[in-house]
Amino acid sequence: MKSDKKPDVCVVGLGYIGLPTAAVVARAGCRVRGVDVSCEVVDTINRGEIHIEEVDLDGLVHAVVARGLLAASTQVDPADVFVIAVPTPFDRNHAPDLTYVMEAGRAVAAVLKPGDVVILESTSPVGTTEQLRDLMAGLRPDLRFPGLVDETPDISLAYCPERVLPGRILEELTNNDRSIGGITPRCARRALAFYKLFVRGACVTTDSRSAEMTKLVENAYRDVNIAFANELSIISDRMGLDVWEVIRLANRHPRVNILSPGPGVGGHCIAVDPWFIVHGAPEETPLIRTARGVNDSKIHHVIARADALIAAHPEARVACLGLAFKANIDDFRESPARLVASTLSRRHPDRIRIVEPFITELPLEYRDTSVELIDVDTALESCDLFIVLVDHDVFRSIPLSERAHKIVYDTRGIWPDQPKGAAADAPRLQAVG
Ligand code: SAJ
Repeated sequence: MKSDKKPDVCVVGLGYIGLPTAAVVARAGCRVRGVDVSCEVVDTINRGEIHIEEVDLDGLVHAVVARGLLAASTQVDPADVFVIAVPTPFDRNHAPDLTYVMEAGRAVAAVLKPGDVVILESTSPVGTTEQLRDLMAGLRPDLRFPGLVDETPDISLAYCPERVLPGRILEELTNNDRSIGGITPRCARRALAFYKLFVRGACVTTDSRSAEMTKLVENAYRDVNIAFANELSIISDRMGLDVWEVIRLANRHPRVNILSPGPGVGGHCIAVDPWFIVHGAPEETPLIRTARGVNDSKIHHVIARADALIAAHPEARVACLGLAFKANIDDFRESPARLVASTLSRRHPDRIRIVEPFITELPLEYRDTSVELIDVDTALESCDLFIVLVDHDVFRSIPLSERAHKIVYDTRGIWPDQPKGAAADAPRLQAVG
């Protein structure tokens, strides 16, 4: 990659991270080839359209495709910088599955030339970038790889995790700080030059193993903190306290920041990444492992409480508010709300209705059921018992006057002013200051 010319870039994997990254890099003026195994994805992008929902991404992809800066293909072609952003799922035993990363590595290795930079962005267990280097070195004995030779290597390899939040991806891709971990310091510097082309946040260089661990640690930190909040909510149920009030008050301490309880932790990051650490150090991770267990079991606590409430009000028509894994998105991956709603629907098929403003049709599990998808207004008119599972803004903004007489189980704490009725289980602490 010469510093005077913008590099040609190849992004392998056009999902939630790869496609926005390809589009932002293209906007910075680089010629980008996006690669995906799915012909459908490739065709969609080449039409200037997108296959995922993300704020403002459609307009950006349309623009860079129209300007000829982004083109998609099923095949990896030569480039100066390769960015690998493919999924790293885990198997049934929570062991990371690196098949997609290594497949991408094989395809990239075949077209490498001296001077190229390869960057892994997929969330990966510690040591993966070195494994990728070893795989490529085995396939390309004609090239010198970093860390394996004393001379200046032909190829640079680095690990640089993404940190973007669904719903804010384009903004966070450019503005967030990045950790850039090279196999050698020179590799880190070469990757840094690439990120400088489109990142406004600080780019901090380190070694590849530290960068890999940093990504896992960020999500494990949140998982542990949310587990603490979820455990507090279960303790509060037992003690008749309002957990939201307790957390609000505790967070007034300048060095306390407890996250929010909810029906569990969903998405493909926070509930997954901690396992990569546990797998790498099984004996040394009792806290991280337990936090995962606490967050997973919160779903069952919510199901049990909602179930008891529904049983205690046999005449009530029930609305489950939300199916997404978090607020204001249409993403249902590993969603605790979806699991709670489908379990309750199976148990009380004639009484449950679902409100999810981000979809027009209920997911597959409702196909042969009588459960209906209704809008917020219909729910307010026709339902008596509300189970709040997602903190979508449209739910949060329902004024007290429209829900004061409802029976409410609010797993997200979006209605702190809700009068304590049959669902009430907590005396309200007096807010101070
Ligand atoms: N949640 C709670 N309580 C909270 C915060 C979140 O129950 O106080 C739940 C949410 O409802 C959701 C889950 O946790 O079910 C995860 O939501 P999230 O918004 O915390 O995170 P994700 O999965 O959308 O994105 C995370 C982010 N990581 C961190 O904030 C450390 C994001 O920056 C990462 O890029 C992303 O994981 C990823 O790709 O790893």
